[in-house]
Amino acid sequence: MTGIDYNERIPNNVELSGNKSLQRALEHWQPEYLKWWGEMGPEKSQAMDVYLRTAVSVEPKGWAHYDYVRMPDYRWGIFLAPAQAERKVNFGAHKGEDAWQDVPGEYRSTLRRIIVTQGDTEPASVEQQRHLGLTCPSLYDLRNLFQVNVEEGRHLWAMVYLLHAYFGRDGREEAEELLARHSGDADKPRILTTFNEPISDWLSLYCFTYFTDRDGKYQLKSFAESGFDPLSRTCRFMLTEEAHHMFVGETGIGRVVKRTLEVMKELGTDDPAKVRAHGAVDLPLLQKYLNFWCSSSLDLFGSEISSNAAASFANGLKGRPDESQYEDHVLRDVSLRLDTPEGAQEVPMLNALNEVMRESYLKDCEIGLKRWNRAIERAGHEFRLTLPSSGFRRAIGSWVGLPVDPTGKLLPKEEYERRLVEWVPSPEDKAFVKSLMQKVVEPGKMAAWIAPPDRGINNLPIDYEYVHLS
Ligand code: BYC
Repeated sequence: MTGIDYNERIPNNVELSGNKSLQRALEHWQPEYLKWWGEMGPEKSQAMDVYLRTAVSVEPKGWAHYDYVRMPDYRWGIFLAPAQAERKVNFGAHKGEDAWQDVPGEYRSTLRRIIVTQGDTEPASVEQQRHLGLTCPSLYDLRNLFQVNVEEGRHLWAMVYLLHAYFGRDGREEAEELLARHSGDADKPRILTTFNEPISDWLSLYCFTYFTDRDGKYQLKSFAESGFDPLSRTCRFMLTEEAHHMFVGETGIGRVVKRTLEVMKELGTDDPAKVRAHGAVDLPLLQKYLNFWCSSSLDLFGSEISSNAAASFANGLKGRPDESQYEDHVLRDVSLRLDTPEGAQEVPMLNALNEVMRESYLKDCEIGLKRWNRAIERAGHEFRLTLPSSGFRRAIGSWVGLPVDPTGKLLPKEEYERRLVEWVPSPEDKAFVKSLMQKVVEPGKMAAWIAPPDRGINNLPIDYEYVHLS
C-alpha cells in the first residue's frame, strides 16, 4: 500500500487503524507534539498561510502536493517507502538472511539508541531555527524555512513511530523525552553537539542546511541499508524530503556569493571593509561561516576509530551509504590507513567506518564549493572558498581539542587561541551579520545582501506570494 489516507487523525500508510493500541499510543503523543510545536516551533507563524508541499504518496514520481496550508494545520504523518519483496540483510555477519521485520532482541538497545539519536536532531533543528522567520530576506526564503521546519517535524514523527511500534514502554518514554530535551538547554540539551549551536541568522541557516543536513543525508542513507526493514523504509522516504533542505543551503550560499560579486563589481573593489559598508557579506566572512559549520558537522560522524560503528555494521544495523557500490560487505580482514595526530595508523576497516563516511561526505561538500568558486573566478577574483581540514576545531574523535588551523597545521596553543577569530565568526562579525538581518516580505523583493533565486518554487514566479502573513 502506498497511498496516504488524509482522513485519518494521523495520516499514514502503515495501516495504523489496524493496530488500535499503537494508534492510541500515537494519538496520545500527538497533542504533546502539537504543544511542543506551538511553544518551540517557528515563532509568530501560527496565523500564516504558507505554500507548502505535503506528501500524498511515497512513489518517487508525484509524491508531493503543493498548496497553501495554515501552519498549525499542517498534517504530520507516518510514511514508509514501499516494502521490497524478499529483502535481505545486505552486509555484516547476517548478510543473506531475511531482513528483520521486528527488532532482534540482542540489538534492541543499540537500535533504540540510534533511532533516538536520529530522532533528537529533528526537533532540535526546528528549535534552533525558530526565530529566523522574524528576519527573513524574502517571502520565498520564509516559505523554504517553513517547508524545512514542517518536514523536520515529520522526520521526528518517523522516528517516534518506530519507537512506539517496536520498542514498547521504553520506546514510548523515549518519544516523550524527544520533546523534553531542547536545543542549547543547560539542563536537558539535545544529544549531538551541532544541534545545541544557535542558528541566529540566515547565513548560519544556509551553512547549516548545506553542511548539517548533508550529514543527515549520509546518516539516513546508511540507515536505508539497515537490516531492520522498518528503519530502512522510513529513512528511504525521509531522503526524498531531505534533498530540498540541502538545496536551500546550496542555493542560499550561491545567492550570497552572487550578490557579493555584484557589489564588488559595482564598487570596483574586493576590499572586505567596503563590501561590508555596502551591506553585503564579504567573501572572507562567508569563509568563516563555512569553517564554523563544516567543522561542527564533521563531529556528527563520531570518532574516527569507533567500536560502536564496527558493531553497528557487523550486526547489520547501519551500513555504508550506497552499500551496493562496494564489493566487500563483510570487511572481516581489511584495514584502512588513517591520519591521526600521532601519525598514520593502520586500523581495522570495521572500526574506521565513521571516517569512511566522513570522507565521502567531504567529497560531496566539495561540489557546492566548486560551483561558488567558479562564479568567483568568472568574476575575475582570486579568492577561493575552501573546506577546513578535518583536524580543525574538532570536539569529537582523535583531533579533539588540538590546536589545528583550517589548513591542517598544528600550531602552538597560544597562537591558535589568539588567531581563532581569523577563522570562525568573531563577535564583531556576528554583530555585522545580525545588522543585515532585516525582514523583507514584499513579494519578489530580496534583502540587499542576497541575490534572488534563479527560479521560484514548483515552477511559480519568484514574486509569487509564497506566504500570506495573516
Ligand atoms: N556529539 O564511537 P563514537 C540529521 C557520542 S543529522 C555528541 O565516537 P558513533 C539532521 C556517541 O553518541 C544526522 N556526542 O561514535 C540534520 C557515543 O555516545 P554513547 C543525525 C557524540 O557512536 C539537520 C560516544 O560519543 N543522525 O538528521 O560511532 C537537520 C562515542 O561514539 C557525537 C545520526 O547521527 C557528537 N557529535 O557515531 C535535522 C544518526 N559523536 O552512545 C536533522 C544516529 C559521537 O557512548 N547516530 N558522540 O553515549 C549515530 O549513528 C551515531 O550515534 C553517531 C556517532 C554517528 C552520531
